[in-house]
Amino acid sequence: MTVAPDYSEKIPNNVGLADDRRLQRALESWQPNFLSWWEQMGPALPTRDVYLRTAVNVGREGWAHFAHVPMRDYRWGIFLAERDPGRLIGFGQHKGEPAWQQVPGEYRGDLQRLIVIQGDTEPASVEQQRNLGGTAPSLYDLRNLFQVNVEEGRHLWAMVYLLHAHFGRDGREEAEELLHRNSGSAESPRILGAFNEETPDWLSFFMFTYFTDRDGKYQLGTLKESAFDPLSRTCEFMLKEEAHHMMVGTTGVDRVVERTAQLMVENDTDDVTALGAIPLPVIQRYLNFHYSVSLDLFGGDTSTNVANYYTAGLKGRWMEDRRADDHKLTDDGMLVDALVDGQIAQAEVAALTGLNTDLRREYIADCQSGVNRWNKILESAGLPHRLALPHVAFNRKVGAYAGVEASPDGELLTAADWNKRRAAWLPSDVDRTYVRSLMQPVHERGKIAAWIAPPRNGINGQPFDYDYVRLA
Ligand code: BYC
Repeated sequence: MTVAPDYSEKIPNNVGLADDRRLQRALESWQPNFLSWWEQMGPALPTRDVYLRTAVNVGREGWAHFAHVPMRDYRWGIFLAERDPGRLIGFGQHKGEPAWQQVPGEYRGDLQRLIVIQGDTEPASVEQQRNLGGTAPSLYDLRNLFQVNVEEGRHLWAMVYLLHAHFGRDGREEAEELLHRNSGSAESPRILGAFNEETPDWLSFFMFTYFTDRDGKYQLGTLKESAFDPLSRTCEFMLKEEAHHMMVGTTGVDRVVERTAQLMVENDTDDVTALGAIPLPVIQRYLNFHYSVSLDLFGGDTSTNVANYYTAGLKGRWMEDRRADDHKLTDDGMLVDALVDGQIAQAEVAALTGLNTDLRREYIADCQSGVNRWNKILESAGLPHRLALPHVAFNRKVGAYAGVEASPDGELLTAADWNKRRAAWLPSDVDRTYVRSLMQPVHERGKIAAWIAPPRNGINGQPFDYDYVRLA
């Protein structure tokens, strides 16, 4: 198996595709469908070329190459992290056995389902972000949006490769379906809730890349532990690309908060609307929305699906090898979020069925670090205001709290109370209209919209006023 991607091939890859003519032909016949999906559902803004990074090596050093490329000619390809021939399964009933290079028959359905769900989110996010280019606050941000988009496209390739290579005819059909479902479609929506929500403005985009891409980080982290080695290796490499998406979200919200704080201090006011910035309560409401819909992506607080995945070795825990237990969990219990006598509480369950909660908790702790960071920006500006993550029961549609309404502080509410007060906690039409009114494109080199601070650093050592994107 070669390690460096081969770019002389129609489909760049490091999986020796040329040695498997059947698979190569199948993927080459999927490729034009992908490209026509990209043309129809991908970035709507016409561009000549974009300063993009392309993966050139999956190893630790120097895996990325930066250049101006027309987006349609981006070399989407199939890259798996290097194979460890001695890799052993790290958890579940097969712990200690050699990792699988082929799909065991008894786990075929479950593995295919996990790969399809993962694959479905990737093109969904590109669809959600399709129109954002038209209102980018700077060429730097525009370039980052497109980088995220092409890499989500590549992540779709990653899952389609697994479906084609390991799941026969069913896999090929599922790969087609990944291009037919569409975000927000009434007839054939994307599978998971958050991926059918709109991303209509750049504050939503930054919140999405902070909160929803972070679910991606955690889910990929658990699939990286998988006993099915090709899935593990593909997720390991996807995680490297994912780090940039996290950076876009984290620093994007940083810069919105920084600009708002600056104008609040300079003008000694909380109301920055007259100054063309986004008020902190609006930022908080966007945060509340994106965080709560992203919590839903982890599935039920208790789930037999996740118990089965873990026991079978399909999906591990975040940082499985750092956990100090038997990695089987058959005799363990844990406390999960629950409604007990109609009250928000905790209930003891078998640890295996609580693994969605385990992952959600890791994710919540990580989300808190972003909020701390944004609060430091407010603090250094000398402002007393603070942002906060809402309570885990707030605005939930999946899991133990789906059936109740709760305030951001975790107070249970009647339906009538919730309806009266929700506009204070979730983005209202007025908020969205106001934020949208700020979304005027700034497509000039070195310029930036008034509602956001410039980034501290450019991309790949380039200055902020670099020509990151050349419009058509
Ligand atoms: N919306 O047993 P339960 C990313 C379904 S993001 C709609 O509690 P389970 C990215 C569930 O499918 C990462 N349906 O759930 C980010 C099940 O249906 P069935 C994506 C939902 O299976 C940004 C039923 O409810 N990857 O990469 O333990 C940009 C009972 O559920 C939802 C993955 O998610 C929902 N929110 O856990 C680009 C990894 N939640 O079987 C990319 C793969 C649950 O009754 N997926 N349901 O028909 C999984 O590991 C699991 O399927 C889930 C759900 C975590 C999603």
